[in-house]
Amino acid sequence: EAPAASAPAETKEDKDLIYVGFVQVGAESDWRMANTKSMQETFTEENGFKFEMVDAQQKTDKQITAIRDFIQKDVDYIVLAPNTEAGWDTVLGEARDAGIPVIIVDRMIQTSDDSLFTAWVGSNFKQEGYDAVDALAEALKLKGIDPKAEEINIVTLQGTMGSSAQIGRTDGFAEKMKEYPNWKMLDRQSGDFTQEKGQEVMESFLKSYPDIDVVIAENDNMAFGAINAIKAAGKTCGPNGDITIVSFDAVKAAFEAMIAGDIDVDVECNPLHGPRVKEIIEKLEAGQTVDKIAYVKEDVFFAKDAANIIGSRQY
Ligand code: GZL
Repeated sequence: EAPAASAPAETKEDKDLIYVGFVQVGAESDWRMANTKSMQETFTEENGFKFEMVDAQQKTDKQITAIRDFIQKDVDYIVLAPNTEAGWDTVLGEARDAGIPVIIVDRMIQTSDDSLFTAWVGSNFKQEGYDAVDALAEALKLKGIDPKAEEINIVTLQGTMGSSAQIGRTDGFAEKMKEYPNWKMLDRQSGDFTQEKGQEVMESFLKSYPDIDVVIAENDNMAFGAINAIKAAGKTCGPNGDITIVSFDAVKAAFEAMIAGDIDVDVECNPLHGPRVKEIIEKLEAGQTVDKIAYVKEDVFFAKDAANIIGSRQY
């Protein structure tokens, strides 16, 4: 006798699940994909969540629309990874008035009204900019170049203009680089955190400036584009090359680029926000208070150490 078909697994009623609406920036970089993966792996039904994500394709107005949609759906929590810092007061005021807590991850919003969000967890981007100055000085020394003596010509591939990651990294580097009067920032332009635009901007820099010594890439994907442009121009980069590359994010592909000898040093920016946001939501569900602001711990990695470290990297 054929065994009775097993009853369908008891699926939890939606009412038992915590409904999370996640407004993501886009899919522009390896970092972003790792961030999305962390959120999707965390907010599963077996963990007690109903999870919906909107990919806003790096358009802030699409994010605002997505928030209004989640308010209509009366989600329990809105998680926002803001594309840029400005313009959030109205729509986050609507969420607050609808009684929906907003948790902000990764980048920050500009507001004078901190009742607009319950908690923020992300990176200290200005500190990353400061760290990049120390990282560049060390990378030059490793090449036998005195960072305090010789004229150092620098170009910067900036991230999405107006995003906290771009603002913090640009301002932090500019502020601390004053410690090196012999360093010269030839030019800064946005590559919008993508490899394609990073390559385009680097090609234009190489045409404009024959004497570039350093590229600051405000994320790894723009660094990958810059490497392609540098090699296509018949130049060399990395610890054994003429052009020193300092990048941000430290995703796995960047460790591979450091091992390949293309990137000198990488300032980590940790994307694994899923568990951090889950902990905040669970505390709120339990009626506990949560920290308004929480910074994640980040390190700096040099090419010489990359082969020993890549095996332990989670993203
Ligand atoms: C940084 C994050 C940035 C990454 C980029 O926290 O906002 O956005 O540095 C990503 O790779 O596109």
